[in-house]
Amino acid sequence: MYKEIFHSFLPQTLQVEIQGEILMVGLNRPEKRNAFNDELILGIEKVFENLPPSIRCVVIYGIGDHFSAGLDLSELKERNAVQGIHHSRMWHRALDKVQFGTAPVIAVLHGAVVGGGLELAAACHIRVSEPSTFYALPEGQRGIFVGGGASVRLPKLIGVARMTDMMLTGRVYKAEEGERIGLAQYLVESGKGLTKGKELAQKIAKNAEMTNYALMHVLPRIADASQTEGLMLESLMAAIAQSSPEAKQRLNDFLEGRAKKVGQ
Ligand code: 1HE
Repeated sequence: MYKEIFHSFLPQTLQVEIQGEILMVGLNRPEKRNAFNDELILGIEKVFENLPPSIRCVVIYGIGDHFSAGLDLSELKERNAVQGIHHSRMWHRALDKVQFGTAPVIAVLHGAVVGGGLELAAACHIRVSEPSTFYALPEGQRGIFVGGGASVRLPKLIGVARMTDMMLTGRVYKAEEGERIGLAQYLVESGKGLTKGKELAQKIAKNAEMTNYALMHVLPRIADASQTEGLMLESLMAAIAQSSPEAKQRLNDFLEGRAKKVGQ
């Protein structure tokens, strides 16, 4: 039923498929290299606002040769300053729903991961890359600034200095360098990104719900907090997590030899 509901309000430029506990979300505008017009970014917002409760993990990927070429530049040229703020805030709203939704999100990257495409990838919880992946922030060269959250999220992945360099000089990071500096956590063989993404999603789907919630919603708040507040938040979260019946069950399973050891 959710399938029909999803499809009734999503644009053609998003291909959405429920696979058990995993939702596959394909950016489907390959003729424009999956550039984000308003319809597409609003579609992303709708997907994450309406995730079916049965979905425990989301995998997002690009259809065609690229993940995304970023903002659709043809929609940008007519905007004044006020419209520009509203547009950027719309991206913030949509990408906050990706980061702070009800299920962790894995981005599977290949080809261009550029501008707003990199901003979407940075809002996801795990990034898997293929060798064709390249990362850039061409905003600097286009005479504009990032507007989809990159100035907040990217320095957390790669540091302020690297982001500044990317924008000042138009530096492009290739897949291997990107993984080394923290743009992606995984680099897999060509054509294996979706398989890896789904494999990780299956693992994530089996975690305790409270743990996934803490990682998505509490960890980033702790990272933004002062040390004193962060440590207090950590203690509160730890106490809540360990008191859940599911945690007790999992701890017993390990102590009685029913659970996997680390690395198994
Ligand atoms: C586009 C866009 C786009 C492609 N907006 N139409 N992003 C950029 O500055 C990246 C601009 N794109 C590129 O550098 C290249 O397209 C790629 C390296 C990604 C791919 O190259 P290629 O040779 O495979 O494709 P192409 O021939 O450049 O593009 C195919 C079509 O897609 C073409 O349209 P057509 O009608 O002539 O066929 C392109 O115009 C179109 N296209 N990228 C509009 N981005 C929240 S703020 C975020 C701010 C930003 O993201 S700024 C970064 C914008």
